[in-house]
Amino acid sequence: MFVDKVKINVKAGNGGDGAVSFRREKYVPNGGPNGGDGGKGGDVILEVKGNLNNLVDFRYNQKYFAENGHNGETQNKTGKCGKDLIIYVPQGTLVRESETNKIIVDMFEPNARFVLLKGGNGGNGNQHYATSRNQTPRFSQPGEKTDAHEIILELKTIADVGLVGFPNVGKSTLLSAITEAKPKIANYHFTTLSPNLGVLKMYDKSCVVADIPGLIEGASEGLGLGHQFLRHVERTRLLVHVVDISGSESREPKQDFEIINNELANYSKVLFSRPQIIVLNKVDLVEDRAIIDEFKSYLKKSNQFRNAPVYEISASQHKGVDELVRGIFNQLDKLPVIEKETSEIFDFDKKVEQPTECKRLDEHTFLVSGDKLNLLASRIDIYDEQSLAYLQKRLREEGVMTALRKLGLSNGDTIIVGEFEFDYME
Ligand SMILES: Nc1nc2c(ncn2[C@@H]2O[C@H](COP(=O)(O)OP(=O)(O)OP(=O)(O)O)[C@@H](O)[C@H]2O)c(=O)[nH]1
Ligand SMILES: [Mg+2]
Repeated sequence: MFVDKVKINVKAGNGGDGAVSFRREKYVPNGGPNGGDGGKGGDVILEVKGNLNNLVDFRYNQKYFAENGHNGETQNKTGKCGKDLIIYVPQGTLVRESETNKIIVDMFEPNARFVLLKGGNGGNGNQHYATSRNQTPRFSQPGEKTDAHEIILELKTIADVGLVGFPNVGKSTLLSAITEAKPKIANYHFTTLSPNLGVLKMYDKSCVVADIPGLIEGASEGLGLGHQFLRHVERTRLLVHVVDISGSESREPKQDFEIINNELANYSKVLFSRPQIIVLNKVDLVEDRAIIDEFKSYLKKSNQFRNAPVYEISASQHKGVDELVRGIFNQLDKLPVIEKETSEIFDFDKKVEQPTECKRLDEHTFLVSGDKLNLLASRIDIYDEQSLAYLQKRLREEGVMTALRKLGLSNGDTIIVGEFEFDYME
């Protein structure tokens, strides 16, 4: 099965929690805190793997969660970091955020590697919180939690040359004649069910050729196999348009040629305006040379293809193929290289930072909001008195307590920060 678009879930590892522990040594009655820090969570990394040209594996496994960091341990031992998770993708995979469809990255280069999500930081162990007034801090910092995200992987093959043409005209035969690829060849339509790649070589030059199957009338609207495959022609520099000039299926070569061009144009103007080399295949079956000449003069009359190079070949008998290969490299030399899709730098967590704000909700309830304090609150253990005291200390330092008192805060009132609430004690 050929799959070139999938949705998957990704998540970096959470940071491990910091530990709470105290030294226990002989003759030292109350050892100081020695709770180690939590380990960092694993990153989610995308990497291009050379021999892939299909996203089918992602159909069976859609969850890609990196390992969480381990919790800190006693004796100041930092928890182990979570393992990074590497997701291997084919070259030319475009990665988008599912909700906004924004491009995150184009995995364009042969060995591209991209850190998609960073693992959460580990929390501090209680060793960090000893102060002159509190030698035995019984709290630590929880590790940073990470969010899961949905992304879309879309394969847009990168090839220099796209082989297009009606079914059964001999595209795969040509691919196997000029490259090392061994596609299936048979005398019926839709023999090839997914794009095939081959590397074409001449002296020290080489380029990638993609056989794009399944184009028929209506392909750009989803008929045949064509629609989904047209995206694989988008990133080619040159089209080699194969025509069965023998009319071996009693089809009219001109009509075939026009149908395919129409489909390209309907899909995108850019695709239609891409330079074409026209290959008249199966000349070995042509008995009347006038058919070839007539097709050539038809091209001469067309605005777009007047100057297009035309080659007469027999792919199965390997005739005229070497000239065609030279012609392909000749054209490629004149054409610009394929560009990577550009995008602004994508940040999953990018949002406008909410400033700290204090509000009186009712007579005895006060709300403190803002990103900085929400983050602080999320990393506090609410059930631990000391951890709570630490939060209150930070609230004082941020000027929040002064602001709340101005609003009328008094002993026993409730303060809500982030997801939890606590009572204020003077
Ligand atoms: N006589 C002759 N037959 C050819 C030539 N090239 C291809 N064929 C035959 O044409 C038939 C179709 O060839 P394929 O290469 O499978 O055609 P295709 O364009 O890849 O077809 P689809 O994959 O169905 O789109 C096969 O039976 C080939 O042997 C040629 O130059 N001369
Ligand atoms: Mg084929």
